[in-house]
Amino acid sequence: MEGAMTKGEIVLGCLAPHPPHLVYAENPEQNEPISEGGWETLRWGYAKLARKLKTIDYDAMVILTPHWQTYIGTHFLGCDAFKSLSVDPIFPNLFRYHYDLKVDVALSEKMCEIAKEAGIISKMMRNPDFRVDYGTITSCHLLNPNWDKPVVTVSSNRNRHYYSVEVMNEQAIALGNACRKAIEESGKKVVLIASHSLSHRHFTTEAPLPEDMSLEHIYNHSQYVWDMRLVELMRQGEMEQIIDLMPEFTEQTIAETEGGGLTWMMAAMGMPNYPAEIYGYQSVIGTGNVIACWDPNENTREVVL
Ligand code: 2X7
Ligand code: FE2
Repeated sequence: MEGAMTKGEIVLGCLAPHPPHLVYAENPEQNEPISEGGWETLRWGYAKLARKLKTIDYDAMVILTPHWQTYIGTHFLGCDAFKSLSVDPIFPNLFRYHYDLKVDVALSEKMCEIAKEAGIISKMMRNPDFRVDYGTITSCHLLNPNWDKPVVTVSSNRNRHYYSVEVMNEQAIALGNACRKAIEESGKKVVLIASHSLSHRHFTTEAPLPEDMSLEHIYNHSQYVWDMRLVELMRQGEMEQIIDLMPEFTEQTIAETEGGGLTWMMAAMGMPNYPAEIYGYQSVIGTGNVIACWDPNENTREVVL
């Protein structure tokens, strides 16, 4: 007789910004443009977090990205594999990446089903020619450059635009709770990824050499102060407070949190009240980017920076 299935769990949650500049700066073989480097503070931070991930036992990565935008409900990747060329629509000069990724379809279907049961409009993406967004590719590449784990991408519903940031926050909490339940029922160990920057005002012109670090800085001081406020609260383990502040922060800094990623991940993880691990903060074309992770295991949780 088969034994009862072990309850699945979220083994790590990562806030993983996805400026395509970071992939460009690294010159991996999958990306066509060639650079002279740049944005090392973020890239070194990512490399350290990628090393931590290698020490963790997990079955799949589940990522919510603001660059797969859906207007009716939330969609989930639903084919075994996706392979194509991803070209960033704003920065085609920096990011033309050949990807070849595997999907944990069973886990994806479970999340879609439980979200539906919770009253969230949900749908599986079954088009094998669907082009995976650059948020998924950039965050996953930087966290797991070997691509040796299946992923599930969750789309970002645009209810922030139809309704308000408050509605976005509420809906992302409901989706996070549904995803946690699905993960528990799946019996799998899962790493969650919220793929986005914090403050998101960006310059509208690019430097002649995009990786010229003498021209890189945060868009303005107010964006910086807001970002640092959030990082401080992350260090203090005050995630409930961050999610309460989310509508105000998102409005005032035009933040990429508008897609719901961080709220979704924090809700799924039960609003951590322990300190986040901080791996680095740097601006990219004026936006504010922090790499952070929440490790529920207090034996492996560290003060990184
Ligand atoms: O999508 C992005 C981003 N999130 C941050 C910075 C620059 C470009 O693209
Ligand atoms: Fe983005």
